[in-house]
Amino acid sequence: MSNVAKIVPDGAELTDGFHLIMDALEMNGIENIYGLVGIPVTELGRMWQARGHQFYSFRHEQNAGFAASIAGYLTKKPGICLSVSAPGFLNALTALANATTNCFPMVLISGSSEREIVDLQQGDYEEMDQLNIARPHCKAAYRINRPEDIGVGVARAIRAAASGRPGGVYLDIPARLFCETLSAEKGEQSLFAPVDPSPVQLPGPDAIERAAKLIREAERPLILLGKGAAYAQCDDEIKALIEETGIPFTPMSMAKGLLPDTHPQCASAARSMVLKDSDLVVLIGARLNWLLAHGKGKTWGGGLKQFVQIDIQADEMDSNVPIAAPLVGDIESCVSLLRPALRGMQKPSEWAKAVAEKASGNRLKLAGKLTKPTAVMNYHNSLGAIREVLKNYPDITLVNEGANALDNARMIIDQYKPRRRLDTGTWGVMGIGMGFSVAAAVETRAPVVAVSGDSAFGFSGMEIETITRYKLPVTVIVMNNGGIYRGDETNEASDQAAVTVFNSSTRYDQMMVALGGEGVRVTTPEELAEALERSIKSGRPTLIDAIIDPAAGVESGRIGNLNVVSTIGKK
Ligand code: OXT
Ligand code: ADP
Ligand code: MG
Repeated sequence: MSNVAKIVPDGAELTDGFHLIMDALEMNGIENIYGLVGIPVTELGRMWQARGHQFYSFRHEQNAGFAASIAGYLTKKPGICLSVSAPGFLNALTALANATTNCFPMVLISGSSEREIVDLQQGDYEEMDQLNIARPHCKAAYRINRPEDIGVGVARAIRAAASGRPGGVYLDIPARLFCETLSAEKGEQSLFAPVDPSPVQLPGPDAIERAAKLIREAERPLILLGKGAAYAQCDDEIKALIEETGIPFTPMSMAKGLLPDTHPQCASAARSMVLKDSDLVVLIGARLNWLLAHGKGKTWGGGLKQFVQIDIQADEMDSNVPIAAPLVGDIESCVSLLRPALRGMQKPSEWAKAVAEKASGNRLKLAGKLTKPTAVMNYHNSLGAIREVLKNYPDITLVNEGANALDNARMIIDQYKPRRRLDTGTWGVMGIGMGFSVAAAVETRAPVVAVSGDSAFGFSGMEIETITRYKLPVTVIVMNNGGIYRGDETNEASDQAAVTVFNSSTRYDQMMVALGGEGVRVTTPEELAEALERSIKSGRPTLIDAIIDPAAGVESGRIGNLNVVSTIGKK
């Protein structure tokens, strides 16, 4: 009972909601909370610190939520975000929804106003029916109404977030509950940690047999790794499957580094070729959503492809196209059962050779562009300089957002280790940058480099104060081209600035200096490389304002095809 409050009126030992919530979180192995305090949760933050844990206090709840969600992805344990009621809750909700969309385990705990006033709409302080608003945006949403239910409420939230397909969970705590008391003994008896919160899930032997048969028979097989494969943390199994079968693989963006991008079977640099020409694709923890052109059409060579799909979510199968061999189960179990079933299979050597040749040709072509000097830096030579520095620091986490800044960095910067590239994910959401950076530095205890477009950075830029306050080893590189996609658009209709254009004179480096870190502005790849190297070595929070040619980008980066334009012209 060491962590139980010892309030002793009439000799009875009491505990309360504050203490029980903390006891329950501790029992579930939670160490870090990401949040923003105010009525009614300030005391919880203070008391959490008083117990010797970490509370990372942000400037905006969305960034705290992004931090919690990526902490969950990195550790396989739900990340915890704490917010105040109505506006604070809503600010965090985008991050909760993004966690659910990306399959990141997180729990958003928000204080809420008094039920009897909210339900009669009598105008309480920050009145809002948070539980019902959260429900469609997360995997599960619960409210705890009695102190004796805190144990079960927290346990349910943790299990719901981590089990099966991971996702976001909302936990509503009415303000009054924090102070409600209960006998310390009863309180202690009510707490528990869920046993085996993310149980293994085995596919049937027939499903393994079916998948193995298709893979053995394929002439041009491809393994496609998604961020589910990185999340599963069974890196050695996946590497063994790939190397034993000799099948070329290509990673989705956050699966980069699961095997090094420089691995001889890595087909990233021949992406269009392998998607189009393969005759069988083994999806491991990747969905056939928009990022994979829904598994059909020109990208996939026109006709219907054969797919083997490994996923823990049964109804993911056939979501876009028929799946010839569904393997429903956790990735580690599926891969470890598939390997012996494929033992002795003939490696697709000719196909693998053709893919390797195409990939190495493309890598060579790209290499030429990465060192080519230009009057003003472009994406190729600036990112080429970053790539050369980061080669020597494989443990660094790269956080990446923007459009051209995102797409070019994904293509140019090689990853060497699993879960070291974090980006805008399934939604392509801007604003993950600083929240992800804080959590990555905290959870990996290694340096972080964020490469952000200048627009992307603006969504969470104020958190550089959070980064300096906690003295985190984060280097932010703002790819400053003066706008969204480009900085050179003109408004033909009036003298108002064009919709995509920002002030060209903005000094992001000075912003960092004002907020307590190091700031440097660079205009050449050499200066950029030197500043990055210095920053990583110093471990000091640093912002490098990298001046990029305003005309270097393209509208929407690599996904310009998704833009909609009027067919009858502008008025
Ligand atoms: O095979 P081919 O020949 O096709 O070539 C491919 C590979 O083989 C090759 N490649 C290589 N070659 C050589 N060597 C190596 N190592 C190598 N590796 C690969 O390169 C090509 C391309 O490969 P890739 O990228 O793998 O393939 P591809 O075909 O592009 O893949 C398809 C996709 C869909 C999987 C991929 O493109 C992808 O993952 N895309 C993600 C796109 C995305 O999510 N974008 C972000 C959203 S854009 C837009 O929405 C923005 N907004 C609106 C907004 C958002 N998003 N959020 C919120 C909250 N509010 C508003 C905004 C405001 S972006 C944005 C800001 C933009 O401005 P910034 O200033 O921030 O940024 P800048 O643009 O820099 O100014
Ligand atoms: P990407 O964007 O990299 O293609 P997605 O987010 O689309 O990846 O897909 C991730 C998939 O991984 C989800 O369908 C999710 O259900 C699945 N997944 C996550 N963890 C596991 C796991 N441990 N075992 C099996 N599938 C998993
Ligand atoms: Mg920009």
